[in-house]
Amino acid sequence: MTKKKDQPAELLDPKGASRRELISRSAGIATVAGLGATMGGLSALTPQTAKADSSNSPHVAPGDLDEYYGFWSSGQAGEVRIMGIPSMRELMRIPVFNRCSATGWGITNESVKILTEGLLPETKEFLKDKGGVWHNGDAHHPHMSFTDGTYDGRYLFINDKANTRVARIRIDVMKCDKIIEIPNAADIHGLRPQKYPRTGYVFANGEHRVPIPNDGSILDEPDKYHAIFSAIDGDKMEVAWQVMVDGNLDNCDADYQGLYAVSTCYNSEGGVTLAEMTASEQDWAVVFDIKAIEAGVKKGDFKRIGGVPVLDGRKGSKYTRYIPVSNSPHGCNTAPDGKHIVINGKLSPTVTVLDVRKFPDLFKDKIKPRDAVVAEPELGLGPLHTAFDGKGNAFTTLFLDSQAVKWNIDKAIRAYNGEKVNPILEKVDVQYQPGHNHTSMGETKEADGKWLVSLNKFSKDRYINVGPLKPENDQLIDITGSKMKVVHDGPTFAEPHDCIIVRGDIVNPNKIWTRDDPIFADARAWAKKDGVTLESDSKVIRDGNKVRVYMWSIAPSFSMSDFTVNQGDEVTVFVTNMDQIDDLTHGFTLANYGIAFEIAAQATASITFKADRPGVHWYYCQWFCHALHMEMRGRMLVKPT
Ligand code: CUK
Ligand code: CUA
Repeated sequence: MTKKKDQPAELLDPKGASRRELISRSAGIATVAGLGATMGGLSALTPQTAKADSSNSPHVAPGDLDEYYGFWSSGQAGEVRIMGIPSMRELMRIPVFNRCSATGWGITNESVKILTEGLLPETKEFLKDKGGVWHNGDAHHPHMSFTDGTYDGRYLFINDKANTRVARIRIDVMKCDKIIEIPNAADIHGLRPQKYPRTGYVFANGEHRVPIPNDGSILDEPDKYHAIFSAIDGDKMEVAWQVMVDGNLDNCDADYQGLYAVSTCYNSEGGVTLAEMTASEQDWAVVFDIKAIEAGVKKGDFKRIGGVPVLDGRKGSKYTRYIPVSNSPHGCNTAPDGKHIVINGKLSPTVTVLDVRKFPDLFKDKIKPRDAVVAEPELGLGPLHTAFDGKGNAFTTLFLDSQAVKWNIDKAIRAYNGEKVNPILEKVDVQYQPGHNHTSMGETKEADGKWLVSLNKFSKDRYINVGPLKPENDQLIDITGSKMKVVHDGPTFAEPHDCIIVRGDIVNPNKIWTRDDPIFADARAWAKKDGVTLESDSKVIRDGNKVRVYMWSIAPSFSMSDFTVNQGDEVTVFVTNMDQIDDLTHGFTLANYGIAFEIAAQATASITFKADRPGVHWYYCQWFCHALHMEMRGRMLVKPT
């Protein structure tokens, strides 16, 4: 091992952290590389990895693999991005609430079904003459499903604030498979999965207060507006129940016991203007008693609105407690110790630490709401979100100060109890104005304290000027040493609000599709009806003025070099990629018909359109797949009527 001058002291201790680091890091790499997780310690290390592992280095050499998967939201871009950590390389994009020209998301029959089947009837009606699908989304909070307090690699969930939706992504194929619109709520913001015993519920905050139902019968009477907290069944992707609360709901998190969820709330005033919303000195955190709510649903203590049970959780309800915190709190983060939940002050320079062990007494009214507060350290200006290292320390973003502050939870509690100790350990400048931050595995009981990512809203002068619209700046911070160290700047397009960093061995997507995947079920059903085998037949089936074209592909050709239809026919083209090779993706672009989609190895994808332009129309593969990729094409001949 070569010693580097800038290494943190404890990493230089040959008997201490460096050895542990070495082993755990190489084991992680081995798993990611598919070499198996059973490396026997130092003896299995090659000299090359030993050298690379001598510090918590962000450098991932060409050909080397990242240790962690990062899942980044993209705000108003509407998609999810997969990053490699620590390299901060963007590895893939998963279209969700947006349209994607490359993959055909929002164009293919399979994706349009996912984008439309979970919409409410009134939204379907509204979108009828607008193409049937929303074209935008505002994706903030990506979170993986949990089992027993840690990520389980099944699903990723994400909210759409713009059109009040929640989506699910299958980790095995890294594609969205369900999107539902949440009734009664207005604009889903905070989202967190249940951590224990499993997900289970996905908790989602309807941020804005609106009349329920919002049908125009109530307009300018803000005192009759309500915000809605939803529990979604993550397996079925259906709303299990909702709770009506006072004030606006912002962010939320769940405990490690499966008993409570907590949401931050701004606008306890119930105002509609900025002045009204920030008038009072205090807002609150709302605590939801999951077991009591479930019992209430069972007993029928709810109103069924928009098809789902809605319980009354306004002040005085047995289902909720309102803990006063200073004006306009924002982030809500449960610590990996399973005991503490940090409410981030935003307008106040403080964060408020709640102790979940006090919640049972809180609901029995044995203690006052503020008695659940065990610390309230003053950290700096604009605390928005907090992450954890699993060693008792917390990292909070200071939006106004443009800093990350590291503080110790135990010291904060002691200071709150009157002891003369400073909970703040260190501050580091970030560039600039951080919103969310996240640590490696930091929202699980397996928080490992290696990396912190600061998602900064402004990049300003950090990159060469790209015009008036600038990228955001995501910074990687090494937190293994006694000093935090910013080690990487990563520009991102609009606008990651939040991210998670997941150990590589937890995420195991397939390399190619399997032919029995449920996403091909509709195509298979059509093929069965038409007596066609998707994998081997090339056929045109005419069914009145409906035409179904079945073809498959193996690089570098489609199984059909041409097909003929009549002008005005409704044409469905099914393409099945029969290549079995890792990374051999084809595409189907039908020129001048606005049609393009991806067909990865062993996948089927389909498109339905009206053949209303007569003439010769070439279809071609737009995914560079072979030396003869340019030749991978065919003709659609449309006979004029
Ligand atoms: S929010 Cu954007 S910085 Cu939607 Cu989690 Cu705080
Ligand atoms: Cu197939 Cu390019």
